[in-house]
Amino acid sequence: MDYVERVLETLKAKNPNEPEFHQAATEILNGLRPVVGRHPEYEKTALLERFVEPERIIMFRVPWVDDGGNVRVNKGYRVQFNSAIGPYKGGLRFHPSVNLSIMKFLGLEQILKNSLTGLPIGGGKGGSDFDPKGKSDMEVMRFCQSFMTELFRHIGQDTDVPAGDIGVGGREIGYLFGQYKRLRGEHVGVLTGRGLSYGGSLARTEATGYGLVYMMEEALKCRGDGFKGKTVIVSGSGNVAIYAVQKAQSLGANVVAMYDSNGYIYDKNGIDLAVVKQIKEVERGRIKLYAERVKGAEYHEGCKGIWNIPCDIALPCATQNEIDEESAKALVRGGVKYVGEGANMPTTLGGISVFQNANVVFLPAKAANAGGVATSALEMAQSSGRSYWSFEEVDAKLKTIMVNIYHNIDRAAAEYGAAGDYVAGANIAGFLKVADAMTAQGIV
Ligand code: NDP
Ligand code: 2IT
Repeated sequence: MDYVERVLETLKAKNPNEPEFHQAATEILNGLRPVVGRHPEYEKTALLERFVEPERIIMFRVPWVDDGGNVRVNKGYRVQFNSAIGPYKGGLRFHPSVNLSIMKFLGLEQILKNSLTGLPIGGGKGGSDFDPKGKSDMEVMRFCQSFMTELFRHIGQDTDVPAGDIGVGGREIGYLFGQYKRLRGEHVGVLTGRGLSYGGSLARTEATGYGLVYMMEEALKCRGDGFKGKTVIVSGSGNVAIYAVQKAQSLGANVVAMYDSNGYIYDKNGIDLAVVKQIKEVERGRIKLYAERVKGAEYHEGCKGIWNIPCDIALPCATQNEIDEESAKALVRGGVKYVGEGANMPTTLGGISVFQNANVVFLPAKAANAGGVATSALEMAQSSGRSYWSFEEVDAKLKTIMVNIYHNIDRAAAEYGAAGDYVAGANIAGFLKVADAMTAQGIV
C-alpha cells in the first residue's frame, strides 16, 4: 500500500458513511500521486493526513417558526477546512439532502478551487438541510436569522466569508447579512454575493456561469475551435446554469436543453433564456412551465434522459453525481467532445473514466466553476478598499483568471506526466500552493 492508499484507507475508516467525502478525496489523492512521489517530505510531515482533516467543524441547531406557528428544527453546518492561504471561503447550501458528508466533500474541493484562483482564500463550506422551496419570504427570513444567530460568532471578514450555493441566492444572502450586521454592529464584507446596494460586486451573479464558458472557450480556442454553431446541453436551471447559457448563447452556441430536479426541457430551436429567467428568477416556478409557454419545446419528467440528447458540449450545472457512468456513455454515443463541470462533482468517478477513455476534453469542477468564488474574492477586495469596480472591469478580471487557470492546469498535467488530464492537473496545481503554505507554517 502506498502513502496515498494508506491515507485513503484511514480516511474511510475514520469517516464511515460519508460516500461523497470519500469520492472527492479519492479523486483528489489519486491525482496527487505523482506530486507525493516527488516530495517525500510530505509523508514525513503527515501533510496529506492534515490536508484531509478539517481544521474545525461547527454543527448547530437552527430552530425557527413557520407561517402556521409551528416550530421547526433544522441542522446547521460550517466546515472550516483549510486556512493555509487565506480566510476560509466558500458557499452555504440550503437543500434537504445536506449532510456532513456533502459539506465535507464541498469543503475539500473548495480548498483546491480557491487555490487555483490565485487569490488569497482558504477553503470552507456550510449550509443546512432546510429547503427554501415552497417557503414564504418571511419563513426564509426567519430561518436565515436563526441560522446567522448561531453562525455569526464563527465568521468574520478576515476569518471566514460565506457566500451562496444551491438554495442560497440574493434573497438569502440579504437576510443573512442583515442579521450579521445587527448582531455585530459592523457593515463589513463578511458575506459575498451581496446585493449591489449594500456592498455586492457587479458580475458576481453572472460569474460562475460566465467563468465556466470562458474556460471552455479557451479550451476550444486551443484546439482551433469555438462555441459558434455548437449544440450544448446545460443541466440545472439555477444561478450557474442560467448564466452559462447566457454566455454560451452570446458566443453563438445552440443550447437545446436544461432541467430542474423534476424533469428536463428540450427545445431544438434553442432555449429562450428570457422565459427561463422569468420562471426561475421571478416566479420561482418549475421548468415544466417552459414547454407550456414556448412553441415546439418538449418537457420530459425525470432528469436522466437529458444526457441522451446528442450534443457537442455538455455543461452539468445542477448538483453532485448527476452524470453517472451510464449517462457519460450516453453522452459519448451522442457525440459529446467537451464536458465542463459548472456544478461541484457532477460526474461520478466511473463517469470521468468514460469521458477520459473517449478522449473527451474534460474540465473538472474545481477549475471550471472557480469563477464564482474568484469573483467573491474580487468582492472582498472591493469591500476592503471601500470602492466599486465597473461590470467590465470585474468581468475582464474574471476572464483573465479563468484563462490562466486553464493554462495552469494544462501545464501542471503535462509537467507531472499526465498531459491532457485536467482532473490530475487541477488537483496538482491547486495542491502545490496549499502544501507550500502549510509547510511554511509548521505543523498546524
Ligand atoms: P441554484 O439553487 O441556483 O440552482 C440549482 C439547480 O440545480 C436548480 O435548477 C435545481 O433544481 C437543480 N438541482 C438541485 N439539486 C438537484 C438534484 N438533486 N437533481 C436535479 N437537479 C437538481 O444553485 P446554483 O446554480 O448556485 O448551484 C448549482 C451547482 O453549482 C451546485 O453544484 C453548486 O455547488 C455549484 N456552484 C455554485 C456556485 C455559485 O456561485 N452559485 C459556484 C460554484 C459552484 P430544483 O430547483 O428543482 O431544486
Ligand atoms: O462552490 C462554490 O465555489 C460556491 N458556491 C461559491 C463560493 C463563494 O464563496 O463564492
